[in-house]
Amino acid sequence: MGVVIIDGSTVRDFVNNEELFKRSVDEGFAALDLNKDGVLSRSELRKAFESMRLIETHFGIDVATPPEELTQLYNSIFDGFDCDRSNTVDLEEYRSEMKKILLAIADGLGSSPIQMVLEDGDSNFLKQAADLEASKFAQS
Ligand SMILES: [Ca+2]
Repeated sequence: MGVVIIDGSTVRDFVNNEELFKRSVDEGFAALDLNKDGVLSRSELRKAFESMRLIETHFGIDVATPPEELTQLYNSIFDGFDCDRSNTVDLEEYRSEMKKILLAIADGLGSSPIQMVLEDGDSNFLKQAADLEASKFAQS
């Protein structure tokens, strides 16, 4: 377990690093596509969001949220991804919506850093953003 400190510019640098961002998003997509049919279903995407704690904060989910509200919320998140209303999310849709979400999180963070506690083996976007930041310090 470790603690990383990130702010808006950490997240923005990560999203703007095209190669790293694309690789990270593509890996995430592949991991979420449990039945390997090349697209994400509602339940696959929901599982993803249940495992991303900061995105839960971003969308206002907490432990006291009743299940029916949660389902509504996850449906609206899914609809945000599913631009062409095919009832599945393909890689292109996933990439562009993740970018929007992360930039919105970056705006929300602004210049006030937050601390994130990471479990061993955690590898979410924000951890990767923090690693990118750390590697810059290491180089200079
Ligand atoms: Ca799938």
